[in-house]
Amino acid sequence: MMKWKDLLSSVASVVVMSMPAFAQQVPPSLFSEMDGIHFLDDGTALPIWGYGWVADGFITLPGPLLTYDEGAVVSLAFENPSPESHTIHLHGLDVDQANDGVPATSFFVTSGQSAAYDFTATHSGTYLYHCHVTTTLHLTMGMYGMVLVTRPDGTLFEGGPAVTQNVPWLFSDLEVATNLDPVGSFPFHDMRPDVFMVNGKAGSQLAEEVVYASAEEPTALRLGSMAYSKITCHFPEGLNAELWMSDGREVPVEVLDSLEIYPGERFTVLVQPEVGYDGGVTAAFEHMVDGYEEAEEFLQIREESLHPSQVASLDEPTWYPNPASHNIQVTESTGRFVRVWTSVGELVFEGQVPANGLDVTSWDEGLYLAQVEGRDVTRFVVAHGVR
Ligand SMILES: [Cu+2]
Repeated sequence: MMKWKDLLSSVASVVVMSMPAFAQQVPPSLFSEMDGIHFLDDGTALPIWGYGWVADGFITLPGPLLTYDEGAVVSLAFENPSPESHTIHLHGLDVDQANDGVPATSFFVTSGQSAAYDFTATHSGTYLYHCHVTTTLHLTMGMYGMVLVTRPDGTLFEGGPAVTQNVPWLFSDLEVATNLDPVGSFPFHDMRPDVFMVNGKAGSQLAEEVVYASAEEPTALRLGSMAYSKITCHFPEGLNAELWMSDGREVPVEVLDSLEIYPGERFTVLVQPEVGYDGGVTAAFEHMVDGYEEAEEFLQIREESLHPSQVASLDEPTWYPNPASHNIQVTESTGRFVRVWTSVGELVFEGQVPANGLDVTSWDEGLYLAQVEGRDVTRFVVAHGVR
């Protein structure tokens, strides 16, 4: 299965391909099914309902990322071979009522039927989509996804900053018991989510979702929440996070150390990490009714010089002088995290090596193991008699 970021770039290239501005865009068709499987962090195969590309033939949690050029005239085709009615509500987009996907004022797409949602992607921004039939249940079962409207010149909005990449982070949660027994899940106000996700992943599943961000130009984090919980994102100082957009509109720029995201909200946050930055964003999930802290997920962001392809091209770090008696220096470690252990594995140093080297004056004589982040473990000797 493709990763989200691959999906974003492949879909974007399909959609953007030689289309003049304001042309009709015919994206791949969506379909809905109610017999999907989603794997949880512990390997459990959980039943889901959801959306997928017709061409792929399978549904995903969340549904496919929909991307359009700003100004595009879109006809989004939707097939529903599933046994129940569904819709696509384009949450936050400026669609007319007939194409809004709220069944009572728009239309149901009943079992076996197809339909199209016609709209113009008037404003660049971060949006969501979801089924609007028995919404609470269909949402927790997995019928939602994110929509990005972007500008071909890479700017956030007319006259806005250019970004190097768009990173969709769709927050959501689910209650395992509901997915296992949708019919027995009522009443909805008793629903208590117990899986907390970003792009459908939780816990160790997120370890592979590392974002490599330029220190030269901003990266746009596209944040949206389909969760029942309130999300609070914490942005460490080294990320230089700024809020630029909300709900598809420009907002006064705000330097962020944290951002609260309530269900259904969308924000665009720019980050531009310092050289050598290796950290990320912590997202806390909190119950909307009683404030119970449900979970924290960690989203790793590293400055792009730490990308394995970059790191591998560097020479192996060298520790010198070796043996060392007072201070030891290491090459190729500027801005990088370093760890040093004794020969029996006791950690004696972690952090960045100071400009004048590590002071080993008080260290025991002997062999030490050392690692510059992302590189092989090497070794050096401390011997106080040497000069
Ligand atoms: Cu539905």
